[in-house]
Amino acid sequence: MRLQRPATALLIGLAVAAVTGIAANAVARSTDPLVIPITIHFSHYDPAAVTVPVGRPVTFVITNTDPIDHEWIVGDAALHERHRTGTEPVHNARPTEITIPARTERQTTVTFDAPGALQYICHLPGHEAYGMVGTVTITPGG
Ligand SMILES: [Cu+2]
Repeated sequence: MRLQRPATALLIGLAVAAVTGIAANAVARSTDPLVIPITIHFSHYDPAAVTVPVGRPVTFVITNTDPIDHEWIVGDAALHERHRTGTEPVHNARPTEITIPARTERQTTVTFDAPGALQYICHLPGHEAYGMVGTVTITPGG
């Protein structure tokens, strides 16, 4: 597990605010999204485990450094089982199911509404078996 340190989150938040035009003085409020960067490199997620509080928006900034497309799909075991046999080629309609094309960055904001543990997995053929799996631990309170 890797806890996002507040100072780091604030710096990243300011950087995001700078590029998105959000007023910087709004970033520090606790109701604003936590920002968690995830890098994809050699078909692995870094970090492969993150911890977030329940009920607070979390913006995942996912950077794919690979020359091939990847996915970041977060959910419970039943959701992943559906995706293992699914046929959707590209994901963009749900904040919990993102396609990150080769050498691009995507952002998605998710609010987890119950404590527990979920996984994020790339369901492109062979990627999960290769190790493209991570865990989100959702802690109670905030
Ligand atoms: Cu992948």
